[in-house]
Amino acid sequence: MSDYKTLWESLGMDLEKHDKLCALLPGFYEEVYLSQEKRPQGMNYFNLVVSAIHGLRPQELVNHKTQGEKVVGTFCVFVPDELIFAADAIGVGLCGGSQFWVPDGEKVLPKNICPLIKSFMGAKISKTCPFFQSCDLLIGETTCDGKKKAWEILKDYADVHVIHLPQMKSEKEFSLFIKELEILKEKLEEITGNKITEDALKSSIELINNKRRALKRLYDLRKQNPVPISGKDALLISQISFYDDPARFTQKVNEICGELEDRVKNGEGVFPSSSKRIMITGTPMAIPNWKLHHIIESLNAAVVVEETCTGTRYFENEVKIKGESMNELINSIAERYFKINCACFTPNKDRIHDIIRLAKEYKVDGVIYYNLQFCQTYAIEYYNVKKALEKEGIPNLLIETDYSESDTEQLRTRIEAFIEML
Ligand code: BJ8
Repeated sequence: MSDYKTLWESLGMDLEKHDKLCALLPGFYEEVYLSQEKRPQGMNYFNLVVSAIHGLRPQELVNHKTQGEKVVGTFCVFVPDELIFAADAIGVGLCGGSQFWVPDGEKVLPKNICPLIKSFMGAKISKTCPFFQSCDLLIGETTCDGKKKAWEILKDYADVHVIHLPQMKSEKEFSLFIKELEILKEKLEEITGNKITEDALKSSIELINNKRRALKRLYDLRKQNPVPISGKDALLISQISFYDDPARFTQKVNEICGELEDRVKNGEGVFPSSSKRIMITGTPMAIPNWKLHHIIESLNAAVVVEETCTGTRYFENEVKIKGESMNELINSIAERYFKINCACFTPNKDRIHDIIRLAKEYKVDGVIYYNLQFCQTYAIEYYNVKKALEKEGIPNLLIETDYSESDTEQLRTRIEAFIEML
């Protein structure tokens, strides 16, 4: 990746520190990913994207900026990419998944908050993430308390616009969400200098719908037994969806789906059909957080679905256009996003319905509830999820962890016992 030194310099990055970060990834990726057997050929594209993670796409972002356009960073699947792309800006997901950034995050944040927040904060303040450094605007949102308060600090380092996200799914709150999307539209028009037209919004809705459709096609293939792709590879594809060029990404996902469909026809899989099928539900796994999948799949169980924001919550439901005017288009977008069932909402019964539905659709043997340390909303919601799973006779296990490797062996022991019990 050293070919990109000039790019990183131009982004004002801390090169010395960044070298240390870059040195960690290849060995880790080789251990977690390249050691897998029977990987689909189509993963070569995603390998390439990871091998130059801080080069290829950031270079495209910078090229876009030199043409006078903007780059916008987001942290939550409630922020509609449709509006960002309609303003001729590029949207990139910035959630931090690396332990490397946590100590820098802890310089300005308390230690006892979720690692995802500490990691993205550390990525920004350490100037070691070219995605952050490329952004002209960051869009925060009022979801959990940790994120809500983190924006106040992040504002010292970047231009941040905060969306007031409702926390109940009532008609009144839906109107509030629409208002917030209108304000976001104005903000995007202001920073880009581009008017968001109905036509531009319709095409970006189609662009993002296509991406979601491709991911759904990929996930549907994971319902097969034997499963044609590992959970680790599927997770990586989902993680890359947050920052890759949407049209190219869609094409590459569709290509790999074609290959997987052939595998299914031939009865080929990456795990024997007797392997236990695991569903993960809970908090998101931002790149390069592959810890839980790696443990589970090293124990020869297959992760077949993730009910997370780096899983089904990201791609389920498309925007259904219900009219041609700007108001109708924004309304259609809001309807799609209001169906996301995040634990920051109360009550959040639909998430429980989703978990039970997905457990059945993907024929899982057990569910692992994944909670990032100090994430209260998801931790508390486990009580009702567990009750519902037990009622259905679906075994489950709660895992609470962070990004460090310190508990890996302990987790492996617990997960091994869980899988043996299934
Ligand atoms: S829609 S899950 S992406 S808020 S940062 S809530 S892990 S304590 S990320 Fe999220 Fe949007 Fe909801 Fe999805 Fe917990 Fe950490 Fe908060 Fe987190």
